[in-house]
Amino acid sequence: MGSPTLNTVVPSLVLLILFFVLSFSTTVSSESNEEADALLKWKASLQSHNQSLLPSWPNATTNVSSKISPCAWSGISCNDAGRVIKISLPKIGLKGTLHDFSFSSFPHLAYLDLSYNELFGTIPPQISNLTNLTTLYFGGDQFSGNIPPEVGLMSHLELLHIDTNQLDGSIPPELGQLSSLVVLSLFFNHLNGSVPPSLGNLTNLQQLILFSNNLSGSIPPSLEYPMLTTLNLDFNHFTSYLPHNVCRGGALFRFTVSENHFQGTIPKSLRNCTSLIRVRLNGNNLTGNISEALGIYPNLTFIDLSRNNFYGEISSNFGECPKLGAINVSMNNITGGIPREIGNSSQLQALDLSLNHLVGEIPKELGKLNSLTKLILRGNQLTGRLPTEIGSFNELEYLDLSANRFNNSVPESLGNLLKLHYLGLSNNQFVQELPKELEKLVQLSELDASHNLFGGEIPFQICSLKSLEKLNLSHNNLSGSIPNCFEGMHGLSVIDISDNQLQGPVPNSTAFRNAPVEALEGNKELCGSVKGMQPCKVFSSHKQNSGAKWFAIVFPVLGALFVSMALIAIFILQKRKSDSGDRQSSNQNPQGLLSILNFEGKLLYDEIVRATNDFDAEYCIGNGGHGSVYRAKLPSGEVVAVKKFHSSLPCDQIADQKEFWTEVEALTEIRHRNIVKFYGFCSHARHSFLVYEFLERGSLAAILSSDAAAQELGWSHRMNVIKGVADALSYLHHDCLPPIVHRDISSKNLLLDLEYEAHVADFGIAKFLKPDSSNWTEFAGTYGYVAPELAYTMKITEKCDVYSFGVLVLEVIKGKHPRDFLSSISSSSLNTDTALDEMLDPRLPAPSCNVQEKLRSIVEVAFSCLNESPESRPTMKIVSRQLQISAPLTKS
Ligand SMILES: *[C@@H]1O[C@H](CO)[C@@H](O)[C@H](O)[C@H]1NC(C)=O
Ligand SMILES: *[C@@H]1O[C@H](CO)[C@@H](O)[C@H](O)[C@H]1NC(C)=O
Ligand SMILES: *[C@@H]1O[C@H](CO)[C@@H](O)[C@H](O)[C@H]1NC(C)=O
Ligand SMILES: *[C@@H]1O[C@H](CO)[C@@H](O)[C@H](O)[C@H]1NC(C)=O
Ligand SMILES: *[C@@H]1O[C@H](CO)[C@@H](O)[C@H](O)[C@H]1NC(C)=O
Ligand SMILES: *[C@@H]1O[C@H](CO)[C@@H](O)[C@H](O)[C@H]1NC(C)=O
Ligand SMILES: *[C@@H]1O[C@H](CO)[C@@H](O)[C@H](O)[C@H]1NC(C)=O
Ligand SMILES: *[C@@H]1O[C@H](CO)[C@@H](O)[C@H](O)[C@H]1NC(C)=O
Ligand SMILES: CC(=O)N[C@H]1CO[C@H](CO)[C@@H](O)[C@@H]1O
Repeated sequence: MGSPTLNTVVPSLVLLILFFVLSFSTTVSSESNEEADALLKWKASLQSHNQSLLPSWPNATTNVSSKISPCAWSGISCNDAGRVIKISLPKIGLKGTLHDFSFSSFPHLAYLDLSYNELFGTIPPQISNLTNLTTLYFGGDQFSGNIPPEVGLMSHLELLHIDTNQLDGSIPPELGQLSSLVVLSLFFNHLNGSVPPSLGNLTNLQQLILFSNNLSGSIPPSLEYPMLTTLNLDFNHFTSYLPHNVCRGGALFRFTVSENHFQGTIPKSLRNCTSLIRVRLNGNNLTGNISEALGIYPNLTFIDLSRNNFYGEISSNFGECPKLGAINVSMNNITGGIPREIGNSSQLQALDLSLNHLVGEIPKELGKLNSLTKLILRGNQLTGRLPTEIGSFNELEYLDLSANRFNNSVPESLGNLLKLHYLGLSNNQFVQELPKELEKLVQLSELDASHNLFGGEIPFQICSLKSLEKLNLSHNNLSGSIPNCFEGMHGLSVIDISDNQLQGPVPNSTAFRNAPVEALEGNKELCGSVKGMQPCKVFSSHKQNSGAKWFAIVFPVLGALFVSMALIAIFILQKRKSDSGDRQSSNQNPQGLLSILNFEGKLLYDEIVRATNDFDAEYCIGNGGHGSVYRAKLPSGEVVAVKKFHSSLPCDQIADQKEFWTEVEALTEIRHRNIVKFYGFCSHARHSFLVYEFLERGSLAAILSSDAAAQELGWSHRMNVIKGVADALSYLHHDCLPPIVHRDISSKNLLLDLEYEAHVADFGIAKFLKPDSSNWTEFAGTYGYVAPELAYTMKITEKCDVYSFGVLVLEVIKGKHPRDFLSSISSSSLNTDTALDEMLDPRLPAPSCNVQEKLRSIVEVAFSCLNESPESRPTMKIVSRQLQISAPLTKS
């Protein structure tokens, strides 16, 4: 065993001949045979069903006496001498330990990847017998126990990944001997103790990734690596000062040490560290003057300094960081005004300055930030009138101005923030009426205007806020009666109108009926049928409003979006290994859902976290009210889209778990070229997300909103898109059993691939959400596509999709949502002759006669889909056939 072969002493010609003989006769050297034996012995030690995971490896029953080379087995690579140099078996579901792995049989092994399997037990100290190993991937398994100090003997090691396991104990000081180490990745374990000073000897280290452990104590001052690009110490218990010269090499990209107890000031070397891309210092005990500590960073995309004790003024340098997408300095001791220069950060999407001591007015230059989605200024001492320019934040989704000293009236331009979900105005000194223009905020789900000096009546326009769920108007000077139209606001679930001068009948709607007494008291003279009220003398005819109406809108609008995302995908990934019977927990406790997802999704979860560098903004490709979408390249090379929810999956909002799982499984069966494929779903205490096929060209909505992209999407592409959607819907309605109603067909939910082929995304399974759950308005993204009958019936049929399809077709042809047109067709009869010219997207060249004829018949079909009466709309099967007959589409 292990003795030198004769080959080393014979002349090279003989060697060459021998080589050929060896190759063709499959007689192999005894070392190679030892390797084969070692591999088979280990395979035999794995759990029995694993035998099929390594099909090209001979089975235990096979006689493996003398003549077998492992070089052709799956996952094994050899050098020219037939010795194993690489074992690569990531994420194939291997279950077992390494205790029967004979490490000493592989002296040539340079690369060992067993990551993302289900290997457990300790990492044997004999691993150090792999003396030639340079790369070790053990991440995403279930190894426990300590990191063996013997790892420090593997002197060629360059990449050491043992993240995402169950390791405990401390980091062995012996790792400091790994002088070639470039990456040390130990995140997501239970390691404790402090970082050994010897790690300062790793002079080649580029990435030190230790986040999410229980590490404590101080960071050795010696951690000043000349090549360091990434230092990630987030989520530990460090108490020391930050390493002083951390940017010594000038190549530091990521410096993230959040959620520890670091004290002292920001290291001086960061001021000149122009390479920085991402900085997270939040949740520590850091202090110092923030404006002096930071410099100008050309590549910085994200900085979070929140929840520390920083003081001083906000640096105007932020305005000179051209790529900055997010600034968070909330909960510090920051003074002075908001520098107008911040308006120059044209990429800025999130600005959180809340809970500091800022004074002065909002500089009107901030209006230049037209990518801003989130602006939080709560809890400062800002004063004055809100600048009209605030209306130019046309991407804004979240605006919190509460607890300041703003006065004057609220500018009408606030009505331009069409994407707003949250508007917080409370605890200021705003006067006069609430602007009627707010009626345009159809996405708004929460409006808090309490504790101000708003006067006049509650404008009836408020009832146009179709997504509104929470409304707080308390502690103002509002007078007159409450508009009766509140009775049509079926989504509104929480209301507070206390301490005003209101009088007259309280509307009979869910929100008012469920409101606690305190939410209505302190007014002049309210009356009505809701509890605690005097009955109204004059108004007594509520009776004709029978119950059926009230829930009318709630359900359909339910933001199919969200659920869809939540539900669908869940199992696909797991399906591959579904034979293991891990499903038993799904029918048990109410937590079953989450735990099963936690467990089964672990693999995917870890990969995604790794592929997106813990959801680094760098990988973000889109944002919405409910979540953000990331592009993730998995270890397999596959690129997927990951939709991460802002909050974890609201488990208790799924009405019937058993049905839910059944439905999810059914959805995994869907296979259609025009339907987006779902790969998996994960729910974790920290993140919930859904994983699906990545489609290069993004959503149809995005394409149509860009002139350049819209021009590329020529007439034949557009006709093909329409046909694809029709086919997908026909498949869902008529070829699936039970039929599936999508419920949320819109241009946002249509994704295009490189070939401009349409893929329907985001299935609605809203029926599995409890109608009274609190999350739905946040996801109501379909305004403008919803069939009219949904205003008066809860009955969802496939004809709702047919209507939305009709809207979509006109949108594709017109290049924008046919909003105006739709409001006119309900009154006049449809006449395609007059309509077609006005229907065409002006950005495209006029179609040829031939194409024009096809478009005309497509528009005709669309009109039939838009029929007021659901019964009169054609089925998607008919639509799909009509499109085929009347407009045979040649692919060009
Ligand atoms: C080993 O057995 C499994 C079934 O247990 C089979 O799928 C596989 O093909 C066998 N491999 C060889 C090399 O015989
Ligand atoms: C170890 O790897 C190096 C290349 O990385 C190679 O030159 C050397 O021969 C290997 N040693 C053994 C014993 O395989
Ligand atoms: C680290 O290097 C120092 C010299 O810089 C040496 O004294 C010390 O022994 C080394 N520590 C380890 C654990 O190798
Ligand atoms: C930063 O750079 C400037 C100019 O290059 C230099 O004067 C200053 O000393 C540097 N500061 C630190 C802390 O390195
Ligand atoms: C910023 O990023 C670009 C592109 O990656 C790179 O070429 C440049 O050197 C970086 N700038 C600094 C100061 O690191
Ligand atoms: C934070 O630092 C201050 C001194 O700067 C100290 O008094 C305080 O105890 C520290 N808090 C924590 C939680 O470490
Ligand atoms: C905030 O900063 C001021 C000086 O700017 C200081 O006097 C005050 O003590 C600080 N407050 C806290 C809580 O650190
Ligand atoms: C209020 O509405 C509820 C639900 O629609 C209905 O049951 C009740 O009768 C109504 N009350 C009055 C007084 O109309
Ligand atoms: C053959 C060989 O090198 N065996 C070593 C394997 O590793 C253990 C633990 O480090 C050593 O004790 C053996 O000598």
